[in-house]
Amino acid sequence: MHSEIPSSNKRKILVTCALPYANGSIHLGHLLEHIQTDIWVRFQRMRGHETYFVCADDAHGTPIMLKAQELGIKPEQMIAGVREEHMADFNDFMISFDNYHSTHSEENKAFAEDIYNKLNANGHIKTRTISQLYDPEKGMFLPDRFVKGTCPKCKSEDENGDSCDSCGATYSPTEVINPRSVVSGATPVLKDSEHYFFDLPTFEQMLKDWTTSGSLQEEMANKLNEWFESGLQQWDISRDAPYFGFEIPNAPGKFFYVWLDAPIGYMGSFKNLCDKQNIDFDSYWHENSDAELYHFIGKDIIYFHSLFWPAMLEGAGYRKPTSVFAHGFVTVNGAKMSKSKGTFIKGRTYLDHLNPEYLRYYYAAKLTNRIDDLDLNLEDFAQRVNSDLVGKVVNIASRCASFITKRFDGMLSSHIENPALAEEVTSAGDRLAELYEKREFAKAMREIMALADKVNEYIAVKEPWVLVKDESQQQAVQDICSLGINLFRTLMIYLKPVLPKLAENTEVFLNDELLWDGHKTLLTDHKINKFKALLQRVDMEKIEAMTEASKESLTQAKAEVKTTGPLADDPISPEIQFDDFAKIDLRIAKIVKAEHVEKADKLLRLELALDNEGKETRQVFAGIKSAYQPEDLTGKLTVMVANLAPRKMRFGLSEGMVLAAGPGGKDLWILNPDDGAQPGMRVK
Ligand code: NOT
Ligand code: ZN
Repeated sequence: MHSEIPSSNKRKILVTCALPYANGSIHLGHLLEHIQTDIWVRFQRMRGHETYFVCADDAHGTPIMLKAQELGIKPEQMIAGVREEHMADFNDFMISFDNYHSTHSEENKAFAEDIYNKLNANGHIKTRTISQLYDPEKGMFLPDRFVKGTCPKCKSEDENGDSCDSCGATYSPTEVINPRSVVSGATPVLKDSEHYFFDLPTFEQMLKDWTTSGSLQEEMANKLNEWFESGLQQWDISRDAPYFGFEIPNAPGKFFYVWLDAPIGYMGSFKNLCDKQNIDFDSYWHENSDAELYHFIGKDIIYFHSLFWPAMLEGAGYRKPTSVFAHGFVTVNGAKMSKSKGTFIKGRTYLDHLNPEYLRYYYAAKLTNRIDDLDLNLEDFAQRVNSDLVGKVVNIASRCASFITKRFDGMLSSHIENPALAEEVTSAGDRLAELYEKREFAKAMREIMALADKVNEYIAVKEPWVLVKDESQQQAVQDICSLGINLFRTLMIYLKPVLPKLAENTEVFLNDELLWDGHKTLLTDHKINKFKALLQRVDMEKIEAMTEASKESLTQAKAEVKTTGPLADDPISPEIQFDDFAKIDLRIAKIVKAEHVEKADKLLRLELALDNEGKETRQVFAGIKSAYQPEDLTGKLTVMVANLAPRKMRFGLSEGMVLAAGPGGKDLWILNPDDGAQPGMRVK
């Protein structure tokens, strides 16, 4: 009954989705891509094609290096922990990777060097000295996002190093007025350094041909044409030490930019799989490979995948992607995901409250093959899942199963009661396969639900629950309910790529494996098992609990006030030992003077006394200007960290830290001891 696809039609397919950065948690935005890709991969596997699905953590770069420093651990240690967390999240959302590796791996290092060496040997690498902002205190060059300052256009303070959130201007970090390093607070200086460039413009004709030959989305091809029109630029692929990444061969102190070895990570992960499972790597990556290669990505990284990556592969003698599939961003309740509204939802928080298949279905029900954004409206989500999956699909089985079990000992009849309806449902398979293939999941889900409506109508009209009371109608009851259960089976075959767990439970119930080609057949004279509830309704209260749990707690918010800027995402504070805590010298201090600091938008300068006479004083710059006027503070007692190493800031030396609590802005309170506290007292 279940025929294999003839080998001539059997395709070899390698699929990837973008590599999540190893310094933050997986959230519902990432999951759109992983779910989209997983559905497509499961569909291809069901159709009998040799399909591999690989991914990895993207482990290199400045933000990861600094985050590890901030946590006081080695980057290797941090990325290992994050990778474990990511793998557990993806596993629980049933993302069926064949391999989940890391870009910080032996395989990836070997391919990065190999590709670079080939590009270099073929004359595609150039060097040039460039001048960039450098943090003299930290001793490192600053990526744009690690510079802040006043917008050169509208003069708004505390804007990004490359763009202004107030007026929307974009500019170079060297144009920023009063720039400062987000890392140390120091004023950056310009410094020269030799950089390595990949000569992208020589690949222009090849890229134009690739754009038109493949199956690129229309929007992507348009985007590429815009880039061709404005002219391709050489791409800076090196970064100076200190950098967490791979050192460039024969270039001491120079490292590959994270975006060079990130796409190569697709190869690294696949190679790691090939070695474990004896798969022929070259047959997938050789320049004449007949295998198909697809990258699923978000619309923000089209540039890397449709220009740099194919050009690098071409220049190093490897095959190019068959296609790159981009999707839009996820909004929640019509707006950008927001930490304060509780709509910045981590995968783990979702799993703590809701069934992963609800999300898989909802995303499928809204996904097209275009690059539009997708709104996860939480009320619509509950309503849609309840009405489609519970109310339509599973309802068919629950209406029919008990009659078959109780009256006919679990046997499906040998007769097809309504051949026309059977034909309509079973013949939809080819059309649905085409929709899956084209990644038109929303259309596929709509067709499947329209079929489910027809089956439900059929049962409603036949009313087996009425017929069953009439002894002469027993055969009719068995025939009607058998057809209902059979068509439920067909629909679950169609839904299996989206709902793997529900499909698995259905297989147990039906005592049959759901294979794609099975949609053409019906089960007759076949014994099924007792029906157990297959899916719970979505409970709105659980959704509320999930958003509540996603709202930032005060402690998280405070950590973010401290680690401003790019480091603020998802702080992970490592557990510390009592000894670590005991090292902190907390003292009562008296604020003898407080004043504004010229040109500082967040800081006040405090003079703190550690005794009543003011013999031992400390200068501290505290980021509490949003909540206090200097005059509110003079004469007050507070708690300070007295043994913090002094830090040179743009405005002077800061010799300690005052403790404050609250989410920030106006809501920030310095700790304010009372009742007999004396300056200099230790706080225990
Ligand atoms: N870590 C990147 C991101 O934007 C994605 C890297 C995908 C891999 O989250 N690479 N390429 N090209
Ligand atoms: Zn501006």
